[in-house]
Amino acid sequence: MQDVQIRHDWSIEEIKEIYNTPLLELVFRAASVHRQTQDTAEVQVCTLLSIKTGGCTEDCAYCPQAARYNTDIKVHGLMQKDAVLAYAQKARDAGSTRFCMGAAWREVRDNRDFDRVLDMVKGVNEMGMEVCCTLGMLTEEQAQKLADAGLYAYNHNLDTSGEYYEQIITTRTYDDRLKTLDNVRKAGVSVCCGGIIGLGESHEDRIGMLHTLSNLPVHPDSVPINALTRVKGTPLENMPKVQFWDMVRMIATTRILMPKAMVRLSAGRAEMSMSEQALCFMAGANSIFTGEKLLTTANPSFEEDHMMFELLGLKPREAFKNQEIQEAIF
Ligand code: SAM
Ligand code: DTB
Ligand code: SF4
Repeated sequence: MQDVQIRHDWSIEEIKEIYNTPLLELVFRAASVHRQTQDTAEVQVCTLLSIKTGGCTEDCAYCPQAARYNTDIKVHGLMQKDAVLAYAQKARDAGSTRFCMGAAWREVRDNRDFDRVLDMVKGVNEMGMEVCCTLGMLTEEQAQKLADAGLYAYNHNLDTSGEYYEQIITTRTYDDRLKTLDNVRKAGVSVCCGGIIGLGESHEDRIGMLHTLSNLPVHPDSVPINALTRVKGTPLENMPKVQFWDMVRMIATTRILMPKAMVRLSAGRAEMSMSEQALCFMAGANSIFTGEKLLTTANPSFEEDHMMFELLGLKPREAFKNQEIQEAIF
């Protein structure tokens, strides 16, 4: 078996070759990398909560929360801390070790709402869960404030390739995204960054996004791979459903390029069978979102996921698992 190397100099050609490997061979290769770098019996269980829903100023073409699209979601201002902590407790009781709070904001502003989020971060951290937030763009100072409050990870996705990005979002740039990722990393917060497939992008765009991710100065600690959830009222509502095989191909390629990352099978599970999800785990996915909802759309229930873990012999990864153990492998 070839030794696994952590590389930051993948060329587009190399990534293309991996991505285009015949599927079963690709899954085998990804599974081999997975076995050498991760405990394959474990899957990280994260739970999402939308703490501020809808009414967003941005024009992300996939998003039900953009104010300019006419979608059915219930707009809601920033939740109270107690209600958020109660939901986090429920998630923890159901076996979740990471709690991720999402807000439909373009960016964080230094106001009372941000102070409330900082309080929520403190509260969830004190419960012994890994706290994650996804609040839009951040300055270095805001990232540091979140870190000081106990934030463990920050999610900010590239979503697609730099080239295709303008077809999907015009209200902020790819460079803005990279800058936020930089600010998060500088504050010592774990970076969670991935993308979406099914936006109408080409295979080259998917390869391009993986190229950017895998050539970041440090690989993201987690890489969510989302299948577009088509929501009525958004510009992408009539896109064809993402082919399951494309998800597998994307997950396997991500695992090979970023062996130490947690690869998260994110949006799209509600439309997948258990056997399809099992193949994703085989191909290197080792993290999921649990809970009835992602942010605004459906997700399998805690009970269904519990059953799946039993059936596949998977166990939830513990919180704050010592990263140094992993680093010692290399
Ligand atoms: N407003 C913040 C931002 O955009 O960074 C945080 C929340 S935003 C909803 C977080 C991520 O969810 C997006 O970057 C996108 O990758 C994902 N997302 C949103 N709507 C989606 C959809 N319909 N299908 C799949 N992923 C989606
Ligand atoms: C990520 O990559 N996927 C999650 C999380 N990060 C924030 C969000 C998926 C959202 C799907 C659409 C919704 O439920 O609104
Ligand atoms: Fe707003 Fe985030 Fe949705 Fe874009 S993805 S419209 S920034 S909530």
